[in-house]
Amino acid sequence: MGNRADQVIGDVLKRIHEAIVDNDVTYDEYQAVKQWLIDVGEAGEWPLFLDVFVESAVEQQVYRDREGSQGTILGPYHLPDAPVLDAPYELPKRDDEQGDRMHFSGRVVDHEGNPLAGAVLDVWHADAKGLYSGFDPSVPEGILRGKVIADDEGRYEVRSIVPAPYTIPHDGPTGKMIAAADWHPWRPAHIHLIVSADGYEALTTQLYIDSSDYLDDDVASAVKDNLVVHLEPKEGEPEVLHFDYDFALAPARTPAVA
Ligand code: MBD
Ligand code: FE
Repeated sequence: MGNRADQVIGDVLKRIHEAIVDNDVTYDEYQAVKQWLIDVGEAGEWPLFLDVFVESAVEQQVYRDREGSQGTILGPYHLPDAPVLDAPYELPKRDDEQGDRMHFSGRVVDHEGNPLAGAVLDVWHADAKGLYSGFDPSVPEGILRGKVIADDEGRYEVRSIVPAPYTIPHDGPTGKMIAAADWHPWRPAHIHLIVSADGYEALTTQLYIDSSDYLDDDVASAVKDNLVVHLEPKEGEPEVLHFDYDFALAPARTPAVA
C-alpha cells in the first residue's frame, strides 16, 4: 500500500503546476491568488467556497453506485442540532414569515420499497429572501429548520414556506472571484434534507423547485434531474403549494458498531 497523502496531495500539486505552465501564469497572478486564499480564510468563507466548487465532485464520486434515491451535496448551512419537531410537522417560522405556503409529503422506504417506520427527515432551507437562519444575522435562530419523523408506514409530511433562490454574498472573496471570472453566484430554490433510519445509509439530498431560475446552471453544480419537484395547489387548500416525494434508502455500508 502506498502512502495516500503522498499520492493525492502529490497529484493535486502536479495538476496545479501543469495549469501554471498551460496558462503561462504571471508573478502578479501568483501574488493575487496567494492574497485571495488568505482573504477567504479571514472571511470564514472556506466552507462556502469548498461546498460550492468542490463538494459536488466528491459526492458524485463517492455515491456513483448508490442504490435507492439520489443524493446531492450537504452544503455549508446544515446545523446538526436542529430540534425534533412535534406533529403535525411545520418548520418554525416568524409570525410575519414571507413566501408562499408549502406542504410536501411522501414515504420513506428501503431499496426494496418496504416502509421505514420512524425514519428521521432533517429539513432546512432558506427564507423567501434566500437567507439561512444561524448564518444570516437578520434571520432569527432556528427558523426554517427541524427534524420530522415518519409514521408507522414510513409516511411523512412537512409544512413550511417556499424558499427563494440563493445567491452567494457579493462582498466577500468568493463573490469577488465569481465576478472576476464572469460567472453568476446563484443556486436554484431548494430544500435540504438528510433522511436517515437505523441500519440504512443516511441520504443527504436537496429538492429543487421546477419553477426556479438557475436549474440548468447552479453555481454549485448540484442539481440532478430526479431531484426537481413540481408544486401545485394542494387539494382542499389551494393557497398552499404541494408536492409529493418518496425517499428510498440504501442499506448501511458498514455494520453498526455493537
Ligand atoms: C447553499 O444554500 C447551498 O446549498 C450550497 C451547497 C452552497 C451555498 C449555499
Ligand atoms: Fe442551500
